[in-house]
Amino acid sequence: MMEKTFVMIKPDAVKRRLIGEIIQRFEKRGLQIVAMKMVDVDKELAKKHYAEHKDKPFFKDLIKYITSSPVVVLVLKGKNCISVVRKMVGATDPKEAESGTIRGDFALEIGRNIIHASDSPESAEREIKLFFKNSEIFEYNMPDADIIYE
Ligand code: YYY
Ligand code: MG
Repeated sequence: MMEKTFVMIKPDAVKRRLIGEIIQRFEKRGLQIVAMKMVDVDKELAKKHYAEHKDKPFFKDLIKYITSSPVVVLVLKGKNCISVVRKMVGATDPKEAESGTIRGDFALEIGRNIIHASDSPESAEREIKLFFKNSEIFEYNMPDADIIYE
């Protein structure tokens, strides 16, 4: 099924100059970037984004981390891309994440796990709406779609 998913390249990855490396993995996989920008996440937006975790002990540190410097947010489009991208991202705790995944290759600690990706169609829809206006999401032809998809 053709899906859209939301990805955030977190402050530590931006500071570590990993933006290009991370985006390149998605592009090489065959996913299409349909929206992308750098943003400063303020406290209010951070709390909305992570609302499901508001009562967890790590919430305060998570908000502090995610608001500490700019992030890059993207919408990716592709067949089954919600689960495909979660697999590319790897386990929440980088020390459990498989090598070959983004967290498994570039991160060591759960509170510095460099990237976020939506975990379901519902969260993808909610998170895309939270960060992007409709006018910021593009539709354009992908000339090699016939080669990538059967
Ligand atoms: O979706 P994902 O990012 O893989 O994990 P979540 O369980 O949704 O947690 C969101 C975010 O919170 C996680 O990326 C790091 C942080 N976190 C933490 O610091 N400590 C935990 N024990 C669990 C999550
Ligand atoms: Mg999550």
